[in-house]
Amino acid sequence: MSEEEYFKEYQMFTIPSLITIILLIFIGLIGSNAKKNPQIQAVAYLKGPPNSNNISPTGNVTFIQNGRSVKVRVFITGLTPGKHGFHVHEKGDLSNGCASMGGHYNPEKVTHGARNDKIRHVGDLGNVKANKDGIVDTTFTDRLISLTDPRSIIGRGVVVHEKVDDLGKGTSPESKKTGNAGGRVACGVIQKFQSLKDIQQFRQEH
Ligand SMILES: [Cu+2]
Ligand SMILES: [Zn+2]
Repeated sequence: MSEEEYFKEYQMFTIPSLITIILLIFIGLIGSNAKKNPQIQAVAYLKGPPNSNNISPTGNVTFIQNGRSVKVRVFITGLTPGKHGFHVHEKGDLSNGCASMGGHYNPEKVTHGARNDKIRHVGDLGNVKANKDGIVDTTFTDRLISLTDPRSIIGRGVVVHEKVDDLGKGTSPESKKTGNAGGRVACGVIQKFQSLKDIQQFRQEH
C-alpha cells in the first residue's frame, strides 16, 4: 500500500468515526442536561407604565424549585434608585394593569412581614434594591413560596412597588397589611416553564 492509499483509507475510517464520536458527545450532553434539570421553573416578565423620567421599568423574575425552597433571580431596569417593595400578589390579572393583581398572596390570612419573619404573607419577598442606574440584579432563596401545591405561586403576580416596604415594622395600621410600599411600578404574571424552548416561544408571543 502506497503512502497515499494508506492516507485515503485512514481518512475514510477516521472522518465518519469522528462525526459519530461528536454526535455521541452531543447526545450525551443533551441527556445529562435533561437529567440535571428536573426542577420546576417559572418566570414572570415585568412591565410598568412610564415614570416621571418617561422610563418604563422592565425586567424578569425567574423561580427555580429546589427541594422545599425556591431560588429567585431578579433582574429589573428603569426603577428609581433605592429600595422597592417586592411581592407575589394574589392574582395574575393584568386586565387593569398592576392594579388588578389583588393584595399580597396571603393564603394563611396572617399579618404582613419581612421575608425572614416567621409570620408573614406567603407573597412577602421584602425589598429589592435598585442601584444608581435604576437596575436590580439579585438572587435569593425563599422557603415559603412554592411552585407546587398547596402554596403555588404559578399564575399569580409579581409586583414591584414605588416605595420601600417597611416590612410590618411601621407605626401605621397599614404597615401590618401592605408595608406602606406605595404604588405599583411594574408587574408580571408568573408562568410555569418546562424548557428553554417554552421561554423562547413565550418571549416571541409577548
Ligand atoms: Cu406588593
Ligand atoms: Zn405582605
